[in-house]
Amino acid sequence: MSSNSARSSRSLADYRQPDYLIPEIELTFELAATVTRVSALMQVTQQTAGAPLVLDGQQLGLHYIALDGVELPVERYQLTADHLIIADVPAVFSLQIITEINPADNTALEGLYLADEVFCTQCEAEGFRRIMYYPDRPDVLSVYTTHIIADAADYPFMLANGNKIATEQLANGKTRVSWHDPFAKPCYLFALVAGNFACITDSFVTQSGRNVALQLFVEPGQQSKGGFAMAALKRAMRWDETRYNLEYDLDIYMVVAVDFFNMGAMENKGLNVFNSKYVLADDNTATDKDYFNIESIIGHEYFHNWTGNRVTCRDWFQLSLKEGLTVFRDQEFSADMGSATLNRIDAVKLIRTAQFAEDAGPMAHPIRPEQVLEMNNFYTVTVYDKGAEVIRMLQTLLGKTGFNRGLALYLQRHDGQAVTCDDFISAMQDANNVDLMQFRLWYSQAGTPTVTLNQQYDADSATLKVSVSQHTAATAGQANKQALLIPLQIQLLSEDKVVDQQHLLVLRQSDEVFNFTGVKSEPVIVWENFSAPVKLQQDYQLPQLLLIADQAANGFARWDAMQVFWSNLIRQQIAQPQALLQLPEALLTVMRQWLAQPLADMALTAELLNLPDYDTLAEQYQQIPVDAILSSLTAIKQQLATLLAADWQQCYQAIKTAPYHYTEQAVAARALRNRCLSYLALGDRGTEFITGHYHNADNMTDSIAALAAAQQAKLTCFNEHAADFAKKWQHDVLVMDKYFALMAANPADDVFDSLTLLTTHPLFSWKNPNRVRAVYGAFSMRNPLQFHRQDGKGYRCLTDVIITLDAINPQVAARLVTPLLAWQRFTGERRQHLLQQLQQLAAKPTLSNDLFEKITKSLP
Ligand code: B3K
Ligand code: ZN
Repeated sequence: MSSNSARSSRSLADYRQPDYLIPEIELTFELAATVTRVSALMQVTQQTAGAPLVLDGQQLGLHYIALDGVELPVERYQLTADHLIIADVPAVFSLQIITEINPADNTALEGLYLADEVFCTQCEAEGFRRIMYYPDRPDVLSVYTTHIIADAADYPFMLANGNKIATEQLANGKTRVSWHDPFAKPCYLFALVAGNFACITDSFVTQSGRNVALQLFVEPGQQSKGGFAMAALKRAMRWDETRYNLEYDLDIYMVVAVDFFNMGAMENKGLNVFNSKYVLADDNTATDKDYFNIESIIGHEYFHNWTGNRVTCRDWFQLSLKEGLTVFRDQEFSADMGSATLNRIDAVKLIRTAQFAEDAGPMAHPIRPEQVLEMNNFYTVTVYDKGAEVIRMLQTLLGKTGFNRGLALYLQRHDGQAVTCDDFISAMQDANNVDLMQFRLWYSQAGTPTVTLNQQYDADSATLKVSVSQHTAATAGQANKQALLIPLQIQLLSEDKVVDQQHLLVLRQSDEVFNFTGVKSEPVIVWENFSAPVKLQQDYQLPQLLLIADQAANGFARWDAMQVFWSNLIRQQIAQPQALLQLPEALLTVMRQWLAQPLADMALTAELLNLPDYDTLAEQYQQIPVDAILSSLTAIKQQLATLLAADWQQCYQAIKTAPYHYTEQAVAARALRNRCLSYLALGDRGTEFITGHYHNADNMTDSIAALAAAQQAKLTCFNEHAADFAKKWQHDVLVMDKYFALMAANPADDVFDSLTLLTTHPLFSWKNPNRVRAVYGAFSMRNPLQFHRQDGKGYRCLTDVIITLDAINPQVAARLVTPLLAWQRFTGERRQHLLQQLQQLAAKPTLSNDLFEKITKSLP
């Protein structure tokens, strides 16, 4: 935590098997706010003769320790800030340890904490060591029995992993509830929750006919907001059976929603803990996006039961083994539940913004990192989302059937084990009889490859020659790059609109040539579905891009072509900032057509009409021209609003509204209507449209769309509607988070006053990660104009917040610091201001490992 605690990073290369295993553990928690007593009885077996037993433990008060029932005198063990070491132990023995911890004081929300009158644990990655002494590493698996003792009047629900085996009244008036989890698991999957909840129950019959009790715990009074999550859980359970033949394994599955949580959710065996933001929803308070996220995260945590829990990671460097794979699985689930095209578009947007940025910055790392100081810093978009892209490439290469065969072999071969990414690839390889040697490089090589594609057509011989080359630039700490195996899924599209079949080009070398024969006219090469996490460079002319956008069979490719189109256009505008760019007539024609007659997929239409955002454009530059990007975006949007005013209005009015429902069709219609609104807000009748939209909205998606459009168009009616919104929802903290985020994203100069004001709001608390992220996450990530102010005010504001937060919750502080790390991407005053802030942070005498690692990597 502080300067005097040793900062030692670990390396993948230094992995050693555990010296001791603990097949069984029995835990008793006597819950109390400031002194919770944890008593552990472990059965220990030696693996390495003569090795000392080294247990991890932090911020624990050691009370008692006994080996085979005999209390150990102090000279038999050694206590450090991070370990309990016993030098001399037998080959097989029992160890009893009693420790005391202070959950009320635990604002880091790691380990066992008490917040909002709920006791809750978060152990991944290394929080268990803040609960008791134990080998806190994922390759030590134990069968857990957990007893919880508390006053049932205060804590009517006392939950832990597995099945409930007993409830007893104790002589002192307290209640003891006991749980047993028959599946051996690493301690990061341990969970305990105690509090007063409303419990929603349901059940699920598995494909083999077993009955599973489903329980969802929410804050009392919020029951009506739990139905969607419960239904989503059942859909996820069925989907995993149908798609992968994977069935749930315990008799009970519990999900608890809490308001104080560091991330989205946690897949503890049989007892998921969720951020309430990803559980609670009803038609008045949730946006379409909220509903989507709930289903996807409920799915994600459920899917971990096999990919993560039944087969877990050998060490934390292998995190992508479970996270990349499980993100891939949740993406496939969402694609099947809704629009596959939209899902792909959203996943690719994330890669092209946050992941490309990470690869280009000081925290660049391969999906399997090789060195880590603070593991919590590596729950990244690279490990998760690039990791999922790597899994997706395997599916593209092996086909769905081959991929499924590989996954089945992996799970069957390693059930109950803690394994590596290499084990996963080996299973894919063995099940399909292919050589994936070169493919493994994706696990060790960081950086975003650039793939350049050139085509030469010969009409006489009807042949097409496609030359492809790849290059990966050096990344932080990794200078030399090798050629990767890159699957490029393409389609040839001709002017006469004859479309031929798909081709899969598998690139293995730096430069390769692919020949096509029988190509009757010169085609355009369409890259489909972002089949590899690369930057593709193709020398398109604007008309060719419009042809793809208008005619390609693949919806994703149509969107992608428009993205390239817009980017090229904006680049031209940026190159000559003084002159207002003339928008090509062909563009206006095709846009008019889409607005007059939206495609059957209205959500895709909305995306075709959507300009790339600031973050996507920024990633296309080494040195980010902040002002030019922002002013060009504004200028082009304004032009589109004016030139197509009648078309936006016509399309907007043609979409009939109906009472709110969360269905794919209705979501798509709202998306297109709200896209039109964002342009109408910039027109002469902006205020009129916004006001009408805001007042007629019967759902959160439309209300927020009206507010956001008014804000971006700088309409004065924004203040009035925002105030109305805040008043209406003042009792609902999750809706107020949306309000906080909206206010923090205000591009106006007075946003700094709003930020200060928001932190004095009765609902705001520095200790609640949701509140802090709503305000300062939105400010630093969704308000580029004010955050990147030339005078550095935005950077200073964030730095002050990070300093405050580091003392409260290092994980939240370290997440917020990310936008400050990229100083090398900026020029002039911005670069100086960023460096100054980083230096100021680095100079702090007490800095968490979380911040220390990121800041020192970033500083020159
Ligand atoms: N496995 C957790 C994330 C834990 C983050 C620890 N800092 C949620 C998930 O990915 O499913
Ligand atoms: Zn996960």
